[in-house]
Amino acid sequence: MTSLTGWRRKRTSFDAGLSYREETMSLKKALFATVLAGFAFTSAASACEVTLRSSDTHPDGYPTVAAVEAMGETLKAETNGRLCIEVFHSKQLGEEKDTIEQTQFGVIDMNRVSLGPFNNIIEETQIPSLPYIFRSTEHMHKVMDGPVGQEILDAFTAHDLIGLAFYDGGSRSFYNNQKPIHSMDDLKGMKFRVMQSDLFVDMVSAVGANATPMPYGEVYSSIQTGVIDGAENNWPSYESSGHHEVAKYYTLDQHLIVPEVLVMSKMSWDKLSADDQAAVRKAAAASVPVMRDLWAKREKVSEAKVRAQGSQIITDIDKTPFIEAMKPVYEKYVTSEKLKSMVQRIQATH
Ligand code: GTR
Repeated sequence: MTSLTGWRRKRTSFDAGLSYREETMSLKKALFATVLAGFAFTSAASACEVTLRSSDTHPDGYPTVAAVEAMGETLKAETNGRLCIEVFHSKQLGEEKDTIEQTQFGVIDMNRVSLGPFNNIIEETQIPSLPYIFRSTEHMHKVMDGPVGQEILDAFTAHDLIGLAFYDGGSRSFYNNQKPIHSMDDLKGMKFRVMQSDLFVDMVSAVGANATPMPYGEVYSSIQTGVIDGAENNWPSYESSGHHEVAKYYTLDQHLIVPEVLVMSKMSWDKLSADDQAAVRKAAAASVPVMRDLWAKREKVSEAKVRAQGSQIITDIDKTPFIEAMKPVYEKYVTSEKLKSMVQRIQATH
């Protein structure tokens, strides 16, 4: 039997929490929960006492989905089968912005998302979302594995979330269905979808193009119908979303190396014993190298696939004008001493 919350429970000790949550549930949450309750659960996780529901926009087999599933296996082993994770991939629980809210409310237990959709609510997440802040994936790993990364994970707590781990998100570049982009001039007046973050709107405006924030799931048809000319993303997303079918010009300007994050609902977290919380953290940490390995492989597979299917890849691009043009974004968003210190420490990391 499924509950109306993000928990699928067998243990009665969680019942007090359930009634509190039911009392405080808004109409929106209740509606969403009703949808959740309609899902048929697989028997795979049925032996578990508590199954944490985790959301992902990507399809089955995508590295992020596989990494959280691997985390679930570790967690199950660590807790002798008591705690499990069930990944709802392919946007089954909704688009990222909505699932983030549901995770804050405790309707969804865990969520694997980009840092982008958090930018407007958690200012620390803006820092790794700044254009050209990281020189390479190795630089990003070093920063996110260190104190700055930890400060960003800690910042989630004040927003009813627990930051568990960062995952790779590759580098994001522009693609469109109009023409090959060789320089910033070519971008002038074109319309690109961005994630729902003001910072990304300003980043695209800074290079003379127009930004349209919209959910990921609307991008394909919006390119097809001419609402936008293109979008920006990494190799695996460009490929798995099918965007390469409708926007074949992909220019490797690599303006963002924005990490992905795995978060847990604080409401769900607070129901766990200290030992189980430690097991969750341990399993999340163990999934990071799994993800990095899967990611590196998938980037190559996706690149080969889109090339084979006719995408035109523009690699001879001078990034310097892009870096220069996007600098005002730093001035606008890196305002407090705390954020300035983060940027300085990132730049000083080698
Ligand atoms: C992907 C990322 C998703 C989502 C998507 C987007 O690269 O993995 O979490 O943020 O981009 O552009 O919305």
